[in-house]
Parts: sequence; C-alpha cells; structure tokens
Amino acid sequence: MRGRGRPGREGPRGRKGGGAGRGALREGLTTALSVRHAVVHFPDGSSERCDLAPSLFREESEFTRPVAAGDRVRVETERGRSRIVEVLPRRGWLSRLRGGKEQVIVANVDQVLVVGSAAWPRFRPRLSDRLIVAAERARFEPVVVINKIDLVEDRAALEERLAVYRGMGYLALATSTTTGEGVDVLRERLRGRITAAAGPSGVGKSSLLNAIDPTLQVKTAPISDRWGKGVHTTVKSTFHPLAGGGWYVDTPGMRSFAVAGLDPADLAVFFRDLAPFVDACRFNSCTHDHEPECAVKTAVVQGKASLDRYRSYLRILRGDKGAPVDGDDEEDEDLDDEAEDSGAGDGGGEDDRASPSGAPSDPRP
Ligand SMILES: Nc1nc2c(ncn2[C@@H]2O[C@H](COP(=O)(O)OP(=O)(O)OP(=O)(O)O)[C@@H](O)[C@H]2O)c(=O)[nH]1
Ligand SMILES: [Mg+2]
Ligand SMILES: [Zn+2]
Repeated sequence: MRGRGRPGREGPRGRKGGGAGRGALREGLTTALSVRHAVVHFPDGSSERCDLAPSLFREESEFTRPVAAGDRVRVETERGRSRIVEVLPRRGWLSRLRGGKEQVIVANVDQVLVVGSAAWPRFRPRLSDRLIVAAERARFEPVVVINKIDLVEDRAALEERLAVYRGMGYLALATSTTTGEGVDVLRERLRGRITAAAGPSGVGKSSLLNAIDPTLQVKTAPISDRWGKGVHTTVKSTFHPLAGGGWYVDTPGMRSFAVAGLDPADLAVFFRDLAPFVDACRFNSCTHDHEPECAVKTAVVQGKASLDRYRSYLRILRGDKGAPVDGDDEEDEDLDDEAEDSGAGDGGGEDDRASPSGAPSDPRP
C-alpha cells in the first residue's frame, strides 16, 4: 500500500530539554487558543491560561502557528506565570492549507464529525469529501453527519449519499437538532472519545453539541446571511468536556477547505471507496484521471464506485490547476483562498466572518 502523503508522526518541536530545572514542568492538553495565549487543561482537572514561550516561534515551520488546539504541551510555571515551553509530538492533526502553510484545526483527536446540512446552507459534497480526506490523512476516523434533515421533504438524494459513506465503512447519519433525529446514535458514538466537529458555518456544529449535552449551552446563531453561507458564530477551536466522558471540539465554520500536504500520486489512498481498485490500473503511477486502462474509472463507469465521489477525487487532484470536472456543479470556492485570512490573527482555525447586518433570518418550514 502506498503510504506517502501521510504527515510525519513528528509534528512541531518545542525547546529541547523543556527547561527542566527552572520552573515546575507540567503536561497538559491545549483546549483553546487565542492569538497570544492558550488554555491548557491539566490531569488534575484544572485549566490555566498560558503564554506561548518565544522559543516556540524560533524555527522555520510549515505550520502557521507553533501550538494547536489538542496539542499535548509542557508548561513551565515561574513566579505565578505559566507558559508553554514545548509541544509534544502529535499523533495526527487535521489541517488545511492557508497561504502555503499548514493551519492545524485540531490535533490528537479520535474522530472527525464531518458536518454538512441538508439545506440552508445547502449540502456541499465536495467540502465534506475534502474534510474526509483530511481526516483520513490525519488517521482520524471520519463520521459523516447531514444535519437539519428536518428542512427537506425529499431525502432520497441525501440518503443515497449517506449510503455511499456507509458502504465505505463510515458511520453516516442524518440528524436534526430540532426533531432529535440521529442525536442518540451520535451521543453514543461520542462517548469516551475525542471528537472534532468540522464543516461550513451554520450547519449546526455547535447546535449538535447542545443537543448531545443540553447543560453546555454553547453559543449558536441563526443563518442570517442571505447567500446561505452563514455568519461565523464559533470563532476558534474549543474543547468541551462531555458528560459521558470524552471531548467535543467545536471548530469555526469554513467557507473553503484545501487539504494540506497531499501528494497527488497517493490521493486515492484516502478514498476508501476508490482505493481497492488502484492496484488493477495498468500504470503504477496512474492518477486515475486521463490515463488509459484505469481500473478506478472503469469501476465508476460500471457503477461499482460512486461517480460523485470520483468527481470529488478529481476536484482535489486537479486542485488549483483549475481544470473543470464534467458534471461538477459545486462552486469554485473551495480552494486555498488567502483573501479569507482577513485580519483575524489565526487563532486556531477561525474563518472570515460575514456581516450579519440587513440579511433575512433563518427560514423554517
Ligand atoms: N431547522 C434546523 N435548524 C438547525 C438545526 N441545527 C441547527 N440549526 C440552526 O442553524 C443555525 C446555525 O447553527 P449553529 O449551531 O450556530 O451552526 P455552526 O455550524 O456552529 O456555525 P459556526 O459556529 O458559524 O461554524 C442556528 O440558528 C440553529 O438553531 C437543525 O437540525 N434543524
Ligand atoms: Mg458554531
Ligand atoms: Zn487509475
């Protein structure tokens, strides 16, 4: 099996030696990040706001920031001030490409809820599939969620899509925080695990958390952007402890998502439905695009693999080359878009925030 394209198991490095002998050193979990600080949760149950040691910033790095939510870190406390002096190697990380660097949305989770909505905003299969690839690359198990299922009467197309994901071995759920559909199954799946929820703004990532644990009351907001893209209510990746054990990492909505660190030759490895056909391609270097005698294309033509998933594959493969993909009606908006980096200071994955002013409110049937 081809394994290139996976991130190294190393991750970022902190100061060698961790500053032993100066202040007391403790290990903890980074549960939230702002531009200059991080909240670190310690095994004794306490949390502290910590500075980031300047030494963390010294090295040239492929990452936009030295610390990410979910990082296991060493914290030094001197004269009542705590600061992160070392980031321990990551088990995996969910990241996106931003301005040529990797922006880590969250590190060291067990699974990623790839959340879309049935309507308002519309379901975006390309974005969900990109997130699935990023989760696979991180070795985090994807769980596919199509929320707001109460908003559609004809579910056939969405159910078909869910069936494709189930066929790949993923848990794939239709949910509604309004009717409660799917919430019990989801709650059970989250128990005892660290789960990051990712997807576009306004699909209900925070609402799902509130449905799972109503005592949390995380902030949510109606979709009031007339283009249905939503306003960004959650602005940074934040860990919430779950009553039944485990954590739910609520992340900011994304308008676009470019998978970081992909080698086109290995992309098919991250498509569990296409990967089994790869070995039968005539050419070892087949990218399953224009090459003759491609077993992946044959499988799609014969209906053994989903055409829509194959479209997602081609979209990611062709990436910023911009070559059109036949029959792909998804807007060309899910590539690396530096214009999005307006201002916000990269506090752990936050996206641009649309203005909510003067827009209509969330329509309910
Ligand atoms: N009809 C319906 N509305 C929902 C459902 N889930 C959430 N909503 C509404 O959708 C809007 C957006 O929900 P949020 O939970 O804030 O969305 P989010 O994904 O966290 O958005 P960001 O934080 O901006 O990324 C809110 O008005 C919710 O009440 C659902 O299952 N059905
Ligand atoms: Mg939110
Ligand atoms: Zn091929």
